[in-house]
Amino acid sequence: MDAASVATVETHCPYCALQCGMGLRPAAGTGEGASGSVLEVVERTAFPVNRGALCGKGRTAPELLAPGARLTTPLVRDHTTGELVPAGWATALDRVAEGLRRTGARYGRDAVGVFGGGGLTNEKAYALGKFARVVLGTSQIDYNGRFCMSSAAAAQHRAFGLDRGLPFPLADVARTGCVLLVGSNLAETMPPALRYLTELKENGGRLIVVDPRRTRTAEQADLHLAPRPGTDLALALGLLHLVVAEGRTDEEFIAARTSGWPAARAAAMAHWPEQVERITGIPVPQLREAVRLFCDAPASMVLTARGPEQQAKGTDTVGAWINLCLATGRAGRPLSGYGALTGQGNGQGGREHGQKADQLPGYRRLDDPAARRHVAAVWGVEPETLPGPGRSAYELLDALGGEVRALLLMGSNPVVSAPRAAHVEERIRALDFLAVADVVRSETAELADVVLPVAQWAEETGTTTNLEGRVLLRRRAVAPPPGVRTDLEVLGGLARRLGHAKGFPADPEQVFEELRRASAGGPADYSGISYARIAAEDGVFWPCPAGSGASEAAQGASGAVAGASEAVAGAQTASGGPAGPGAHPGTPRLFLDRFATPDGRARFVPVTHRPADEETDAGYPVVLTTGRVLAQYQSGAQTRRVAALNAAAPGPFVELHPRLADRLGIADGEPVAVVSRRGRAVAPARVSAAIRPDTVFMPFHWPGEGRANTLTNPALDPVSGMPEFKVCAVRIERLDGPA
Ligand SMILES: Nc1nc2c(c(=O)[nH]1)N[C@H]1C(S)=C(S)[C@@H](COP(=O)(O)OP(=O)(O)OC[C@H]3O[C@@H](n4cnc5c(=O)[nH]c(N)nc54)[C@H](O)[C@@H]3O)O[C@H]1N2
Ligand SMILES: Nc1nc2c(c(=O)[nH]1)N[C@H]1C(S)=C(S)[C@@H](COP(=O)(O)OP(=O)(O)OC[C@H]3O[C@@H](n4cnc5c(=O)[nH]c(N)nc54)[C@H](O)[C@@H]3O)O[C@H]1N2
Ligand code: SF4
Ligand SMILES: [Mo]
Repeated sequence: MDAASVATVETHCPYCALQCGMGLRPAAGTGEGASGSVLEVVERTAFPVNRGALCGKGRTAPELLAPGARLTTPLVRDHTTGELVPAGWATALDRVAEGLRRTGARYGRDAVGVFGGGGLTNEKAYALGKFARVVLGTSQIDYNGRFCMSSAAAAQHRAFGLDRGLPFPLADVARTGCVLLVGSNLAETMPPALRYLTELKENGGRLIVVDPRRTRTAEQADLHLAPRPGTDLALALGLLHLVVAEGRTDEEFIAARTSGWPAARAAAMAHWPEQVERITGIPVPQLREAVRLFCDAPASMVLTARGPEQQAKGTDTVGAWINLCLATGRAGRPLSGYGALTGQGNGQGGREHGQKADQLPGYRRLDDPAARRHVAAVWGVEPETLPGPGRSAYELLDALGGEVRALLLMGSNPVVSAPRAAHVEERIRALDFLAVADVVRSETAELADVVLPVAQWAEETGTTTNLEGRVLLRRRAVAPPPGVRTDLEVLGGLARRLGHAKGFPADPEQVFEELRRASAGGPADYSGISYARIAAEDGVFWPCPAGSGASEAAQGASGAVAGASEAVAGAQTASGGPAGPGAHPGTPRLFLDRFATPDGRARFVPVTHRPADEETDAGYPVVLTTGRVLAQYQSGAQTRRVAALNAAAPGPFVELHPRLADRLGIADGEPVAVVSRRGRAVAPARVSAAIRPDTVFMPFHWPGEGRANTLTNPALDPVSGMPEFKVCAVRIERLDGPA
C-alpha cells in the first residue's frame, strides 16, 4: 500500500493525562497479513499541548494493536478443568449477565459491584456509571481514579468549589514567575511537559521541586527540597508560617477573594520553622529560600502530583498548599494558581461522569436531590430508583467475597496496582463471580470467570479530558481485529440481556450527545461541546454550557467559570465555525473573577500536621515510597508487552542510598527483601545517592515477587478515600540472612 496516499488520522496517545496529540497512518512497507500492527506514529506538531513531542510509550503504543499482542477472543472458565478457555461472544455475555443477575437476586443489588478506570473515555465512564445505577441498580461502583486524583480533587472542591486538574492551560506554566512542583516527576511521567519548565527557566522563571528523591525533574530545579515522605503537610504549613512572619501575605487579596483566613493563619503559626525542619528534614534556610523565590516572583504556581496526594492525609496536604497560594494572592489571577497534574489518560473526565461512588454525570453529587432529578430525567427513570453513594475503591475491593459477591471490572488491574495487593487478590479470588473487560490478559483477568476482549484507543472513537480540562477527540484509525468488541458494545449487550433493550448505544457520538444533556447545568458542563467543535478547535475546555451567548454563559450554571475577560480571550473560536455564533467559548482559565463557591470566595481550610499512618520503629526502621519509571505504565499490563519498553525497564528494583546499603552490607544489583507489616517483596537493589538515606523507593509496575503493592499500607484519607501509597514502614533484609 502507498502510505503517502492514505490520510493520517489525528488522534491522541492511549496513556497519560497529557493526552499528547499524534498522527497515525498505515506504516510504509508492511505487507499483507500484518493487519493490526500496520500503523505508524507521526508527529502532530500543530497540537498545542505536546507540539509533536511524544515519549517512548506513546511512540510504541501501536505495537499492542497487533493481534498477537492482545486478547482477540472471549474466555470463560471451564469449571471442570479450572482453565480459561475460548468461547463465543453470546456464550460469554450470557455468562456475565447470568452471574450478575444471580448474585443480585440472591444477595441483593448491592452485592453486585462495578470497578472502572480513569483510562476509559468519557463515553465509557458515563455508560458504565449509568449501567451500574440503572441496569444493576447498585450503589457499589468506584474506580481506580480513587487511587490517583482523589485527594487533589477533594481539596480543590473544599477550597474552590470545583475541581479541574489545572485551572489554566499548561502553556501558562512557561510564562509564570515561579513554579513550586510538589511530588511530581514529570520528566519521567509526562516527558513532553518538561519543555514548559525549560521554557519557564529560559524566560527567567524559577523552579522549586519537592521530592524525597533527586529525580530527573528535581535535577532541573533552582531549589530542590527533599522531605521525608509523608511530611509535605508540615512543609506547606512551615512555608506559610514564614510567609506570615516575613510579612509576605497579600492582605488585599485575602480580604477581597477568600474566607476563613484567621483560622488557617492560626494553624500555620503553630508550625514553627525549626519544628518543621525536624519533621521534614529540610533545613530552615532552604525553607526561607523557597519562600523568597515563591513570593519574589510576580506570579507563581503550586503544582502537585501523587507525591503529596497519595497519603492518608492527602486532602489536608493539598489544602495546605492551596492555603499557601491563597495567602500570597497566587490564585484566581492570570499566571498564578494551584493545579494538580492529573494522571491517567482520562483521569479528569473519568471522574466527572459518574463512575465514582458518590457522583452523577457533570460532576454532580449523587446525594443532591436536584442532581438526581436532572439525571434521572435524562435516563428516563424515577429519581427514587437511583441508588445512593457506595464505597470508595479500596473499601469496595476489601468487601469482595463478603458483602459484594460479583464484580464487573473495566479498565483496571488491581491485583498489581491496589494497596495491600495480596489481600486484594485474596478478596478477588473469594468472589462468586468476576467478569473482566480488558485489552490484554492482565493479572486480574487471569482470575476472572469471564474475560471480554475489548477494542483499544486507535480502534474506536471517543473523548478524553486532559489534565487542563481540555476535552479532546480520540479518533479511530483502524478497525479492531475480528473477535474484539468495544466496551460500549459490551455494556449494550449486557444491558439487553438484563432487560434494558434501549439506552446503551454502541455509537460513541450518540453516547456523548446524551452525556452533554446529562452534564448540562452541572459543574462540569459539557453541553456546549460537540465532536465537530472539538475537531475544529484543538479541544474545548469545560465548563462549556450550550448556546446562550458568551457573556451570559460565562457566568455558568455553577458560577464557576471566569468572566468576560475569558470569554473575550476565547471569542475567536466562537465566531462562525462549528461552534456557531454566540456559542460559549469554553473556559481555558477558571476563577479569574470568582471562585465556584456560593459566595464566590475561595475557602481557607485550617489544617494541622499529623504523622503518617505507619511510622518507622525498631522492627520496620526504613520508609518505603513508591512510584513510576519512564518506560512502564501503571500496572504494566500494556507496557510490559512492548519489547522496547521492557528492554528499557525490565523489572522492579529497590532504590536505596549508599549509606543505607553500606550499613546493611548490600551491594548494587544484589536481590534484597523488603518487608512490611503486609508482606514481603524481593527485587534487586539499586544503590543511588539520589534518594534520602532513610527512605527506599520501589516502582509498582510489576506483579509477582517484586510487586511493590504487596508492601503498601491501605490506610485511607478520611475525606478522599486515597490510600497511603507513598509512605509505609519497612525493613530491608539480605537474602542470605537477617541484616
Ligand atoms: N512513565 C509513566 N508515566 C505515567 C504513569 C506511569 O505509570 N508511568 N502513570 C500516569 C499516572 S496515572 C499518574 S497518577 C502520573 C503520576 O505522576 P507522578 O506523580 O509524577 O509519579 P510518581 O512516580 O507516582 O510520584 C512522583 C514523585 O513523588 C515522589 N514522592 C514519593 N513520596 C513523596 C512524598 O511523601 N512527598 C513528595 N513531595 N514526593 C514524594 C517520588 O519520589 C516521585 O518522584 O503519571 C502518569 N504518567
Ligand atoms: N504502590 C503504588 N500503587 C499505585 C500507585 C502508586 O503510585 N504506587 N498509583 C496509583 C495510581 S495513580 C493509579 S492511576 C493506579 C492505576 O493502576 P491500574 O488501575 O491497574 O491501571 P492500569 O495498569 O492502567 O490498568 C488498566 C487496565 O485496563 C486495560 N485497559 C486499557 N484501556 C482499556 C479500555 O479502553 N477498556 C478496558 N476495558 N480496559 C482497558 C489495560 O490493559 C489494563 O489492564 O495505580 C495506583 N497504584
Ligand atoms: S507523555 Fe503521556 S500522553 Fe504523551 S506520549 Fe507519553 S504517555 Fe503518551
Ligand atoms: Mo494515576
